[in-house]
Amino acid sequence: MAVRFDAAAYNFRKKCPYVRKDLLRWFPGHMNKGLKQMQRKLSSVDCVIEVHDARIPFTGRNPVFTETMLGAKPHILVLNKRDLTISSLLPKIADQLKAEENVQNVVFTNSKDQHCRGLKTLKPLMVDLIKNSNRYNRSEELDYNVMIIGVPNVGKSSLINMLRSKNMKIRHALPVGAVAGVTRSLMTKMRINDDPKIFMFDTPGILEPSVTDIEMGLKLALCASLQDHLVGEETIADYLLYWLNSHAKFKYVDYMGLEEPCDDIQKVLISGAVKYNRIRRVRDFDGTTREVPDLLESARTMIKAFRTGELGRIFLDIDILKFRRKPEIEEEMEELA
Ligand SMILES: Nc1nc2c(ncn2[C@@H]2O[C@H](COP(=O)(O)OP(=O)(O)OP(=O)(O)O)[C@@H](O)[C@H]2O)c(=O)[nH]1
Ligand SMILES: [Mg+2]
Repeated sequence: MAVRFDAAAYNFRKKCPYVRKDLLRWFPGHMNKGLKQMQRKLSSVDCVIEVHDARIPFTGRNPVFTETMLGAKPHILVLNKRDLTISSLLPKIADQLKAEENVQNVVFTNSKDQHCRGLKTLKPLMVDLIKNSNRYNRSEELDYNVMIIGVPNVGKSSLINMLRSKNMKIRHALPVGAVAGVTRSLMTKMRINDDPKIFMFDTPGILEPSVTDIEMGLKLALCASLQDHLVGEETIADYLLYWLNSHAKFKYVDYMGLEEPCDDIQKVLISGAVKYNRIRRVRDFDGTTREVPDLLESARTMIKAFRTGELGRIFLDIDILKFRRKPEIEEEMEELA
């Protein structure tokens, strides 16, 4: 598709509009507890599958796991929701994770697609890694136990459900949801394969509570790994707008009922509220009521459009990706803008 707008013609914000002190409010308390219980459970598993969002492969993975847990057990990093990001960049992402973070096994999946290639490779890879590992106390066990970890809302439960339905023809076993923190009970055990018997432990999302970089927090919020109200929908929508404009991604213009790109979130949300009839009644001092644009609902609409892919395939960590060639990226941006 031709580029309709020339980013150079606009004076978009060049820096993230939020500052570090906002971070403190964003982290709920229950997640550390889960982390500790998972650490205790590690001796009874043969493999750890860490699920993360493919739109942010370099943002928000829990360092406690990578530092203290992973050395001892085979580890696969599943980057899920590949359908929402830019496919041609996936090999480069895997290269960088290998080179810089020593992640050897990376698989990209779409847990909503039965026919996804990554899902097919996952089981043989898992079995292979376990067979070739030292299982210590579990070497006599015929069953394989696999622990699924990852920050909230990356698709852990969806992945287990899909593997289970693919391998055992059983449908919808675990609850999934579009908001963070759906899985609360620890260590739900699910059989996903019969020969060999493979059990998966689903876990609640865990998140490193000291995210030091504000953009990290905002990207996690955008991907629904933090609950929306903790950060605030209008803040999330504003960060999204800043990101889209600074990366010349302009699908939001039509979506939010605008004539052209705009870097002012208030104007964008008002336009969206008018287009989607998101209106709120307010009462004035004299008792009369009038209708005003509902900016909160409009922000929710915009965020949802990003999350479902309606604003285009987006790779939020693009500025962190090193192994890339400029023209290729630009071509892709053009195609997807
Ligand atoms: N587009 C897309 N959406 C997905 C994919 N996998 C999961 N989802 C959606 O992402 C949301 C979260 O999925 P869950 O499986 O509940 O995620 P989770 O990691 O178990 O979440 P918690 O239990 O809250 O930590 C749901 O709305 C899913 O439908 C995927 O590969 N692609
Ligand atoms: Mg879950």
